[in-house]
Amino acid sequence: MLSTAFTETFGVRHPIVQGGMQWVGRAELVAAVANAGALGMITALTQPTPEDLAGEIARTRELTDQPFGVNLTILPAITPPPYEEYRQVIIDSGVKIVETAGSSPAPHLPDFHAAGVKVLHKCTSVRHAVKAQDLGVDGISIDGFECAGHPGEDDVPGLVLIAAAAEQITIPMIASGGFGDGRGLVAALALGADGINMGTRFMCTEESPIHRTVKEAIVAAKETDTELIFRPLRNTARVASNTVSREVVEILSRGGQFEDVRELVAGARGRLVYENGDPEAGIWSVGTVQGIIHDIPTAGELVERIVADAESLISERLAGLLNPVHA
Ligand code: FMN
Repeated sequence: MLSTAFTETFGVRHPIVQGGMQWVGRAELVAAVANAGALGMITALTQPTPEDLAGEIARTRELTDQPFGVNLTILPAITPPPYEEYRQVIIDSGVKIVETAGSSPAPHLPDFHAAGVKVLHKCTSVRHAVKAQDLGVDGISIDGFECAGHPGEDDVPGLVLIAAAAEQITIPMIASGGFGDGRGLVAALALGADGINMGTRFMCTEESPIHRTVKEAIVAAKETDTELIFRPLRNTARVASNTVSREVVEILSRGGQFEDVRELVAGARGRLVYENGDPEAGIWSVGTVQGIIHDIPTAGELVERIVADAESLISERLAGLLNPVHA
């Protein structure tokens, strides 16, 4: 067992989190992760209404009696989703852990804390991590440049970002972006984190509710097979490299505006990738870690393997460096 400040504070068996994933973070995957002793997150905004979120939480409870959380991604929008209603559903449902991401958790913290909900805030820079810590969140998840989805605009990979954050963060801290195996977990712990968050790796498990062809595409892809879209708009997202994402990069690099790519990046097209299994149907998030993903295990097998590999790396390979056996 690897016991850390994260496992102690958040009451989960293993220091492993399955971060929020639009279209992917549903009951089947979250329950499988929870049953494996790690922390799964239902993605609130995948559910079209707050009532649907209540239903998804109930569905997850039917599949597991272990703790799980909900991801609330707060993004600026012309017509924002009813965040307060989603928040209230989380509170009323009795879920005790929330992952906030996208922007400041400040408007939501008082209500969550009053209801005894622990808040793990995910961000992509040390300054935002420190700000969230000062606001009183219960844990920080820090996402390096390797990650799927939004890596921010600073382009600092995990090796430096996690160590730099560890110098200032005193609450439990989870390292995110580029993690997929026991080696990564040990590296994160060595850098000062209390565990790892994974998106892409959990997306490529048996219980992940997306078409198998997409999982096979992740297994086949290399670490170089991602694109950074929306860079000129300062809203960078790391997505799978395909004809659609390459066209988006091209249009924007020629000075195009969001309107010029709106149809190409439509969420409905991305959803079709997962439903129909056509990796070329639209934009879909994936991280550089795909280059070291070689199989599609169950979430349970994956968590067990990561923990076992991390333990033997620490007790055998690393400990062996301190006590070399010379022939
Ligand atoms: N993070 C969020 O906070 N909200 C989201 O809606 C969200 N959607 C994602 C969808 C997919 C398909 C993936 C792969 C990631 C998504 N993420 C989202 C980011 C993950 O929670 C996590 O931070 C990231 O995947 C970590 O990097 P990794 O993929 O290298 O493990």
